Amino acid sequence: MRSWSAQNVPRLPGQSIPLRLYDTSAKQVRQTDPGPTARMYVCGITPYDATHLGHANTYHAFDLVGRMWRDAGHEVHYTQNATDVDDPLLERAAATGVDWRELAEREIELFRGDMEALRIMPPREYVGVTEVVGAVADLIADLAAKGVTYDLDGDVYFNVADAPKFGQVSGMGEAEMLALFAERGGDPERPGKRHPLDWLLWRAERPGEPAWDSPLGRGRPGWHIECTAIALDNLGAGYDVAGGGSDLIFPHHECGASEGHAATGEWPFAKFYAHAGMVALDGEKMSKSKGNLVFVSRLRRERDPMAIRLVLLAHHYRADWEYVPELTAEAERRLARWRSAVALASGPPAGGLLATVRERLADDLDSPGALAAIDAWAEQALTEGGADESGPALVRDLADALLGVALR
Ligand code: 5CA
Ligand code: ZN
Repeated sequence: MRSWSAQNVPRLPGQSIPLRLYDTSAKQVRQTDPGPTARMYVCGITPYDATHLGHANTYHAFDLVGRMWRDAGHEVHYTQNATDVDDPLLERAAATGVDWRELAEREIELFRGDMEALRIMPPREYVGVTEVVGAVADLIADLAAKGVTYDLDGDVYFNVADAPKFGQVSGMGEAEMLALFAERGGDPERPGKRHPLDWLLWRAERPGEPAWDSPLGRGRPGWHIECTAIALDNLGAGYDVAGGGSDLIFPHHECGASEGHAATGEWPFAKFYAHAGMVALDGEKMSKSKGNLVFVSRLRRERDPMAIRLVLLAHHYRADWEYVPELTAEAERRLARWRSAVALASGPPAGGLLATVRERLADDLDSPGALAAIDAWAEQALTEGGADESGPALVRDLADALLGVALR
């Protein structure tokens, strides 16, 4: 599918710093070590409703990863999917009397506009699952040939007993896994399964549901396998970062990692499994099914999108936090101060600030630390002034390149 448009990123002077990132699988912060081309896959939206601040928080986190890599001179090969056929989408379409394809297309288009407004860099490949059902089915057929699947009334399951690394991404015990599996789209109780945690790879056609012809019969892909197939086809095994919100740690990334391992023999399938925190509203995780949403498309009509971006930057990406409107008001005040400071003809020198912002972001994306450093520079510029004519322009460039914040 069409991705969205990219902004030009200014090149910054001086020394970049390699990015260290928390790896859920290793349970620690480690240095990312990409080749000349850094490869990243981030799980995309299920397009049955508009993008909320929680989604934006996740895509924003991985946008910072890409910006740090670019600053360090890497090409960034970024792939994202859209789950444009899945139960919640079909249910919403049926409930509202809209064709599921139209619903998906409309919400994806809105999402593109949201991402552009927030200045989030587009993926090189933006792939709808419906575009690649054949490739997903081929991967499942390949897993079947390797003997790690079984058939249940025409549906195909991954046999968790054939997944020797299962559990290594989430580090969870079986009781926790079972609870989350049931909560997040799994079917632990289905009679006939060999193990409750076996997961669905292919769902045979049901009356009234979309289906495609394949070597597995007519049907549609299960959820986890889509991301494994799209990442494998575009990035290859052993890519640098698999990303998403923390609600994807289990089962989604756990199952995907074992699928990739079974298909390619490579472990880990992604070098890092990285996860953004959950954004809540009124004390509950923002989610489409709960309906407690702050839509980016609505907010950006009323507020400067750069203030929305600053709301996201003001929280560490791994933190869980709650949205309250005061956060946007505060971000607007910060944005106004920064804009006044960079509009000055001269200011304090900003070379040290650039080094600090790089250093803060390289430390597992400490964006609140980066904001504090810029606040201090802006405060000094506005109260004491400064004689450096290149200071304000450098701050404008570093906010643009490293934080995605346009100060014009
Ligand atoms: N299509 C699948 C991934 S393959 C999916 O989870 N779609 S989603 O629309 O539910 O979520 C899209 C992305 O936003 C995922 O990375 C998810 O982890 C993240 N996300 C969802 N809700 C929140 C939230 N409340 N806070 C932060 N991130 C969230
Ligand atoms: Zn995914």
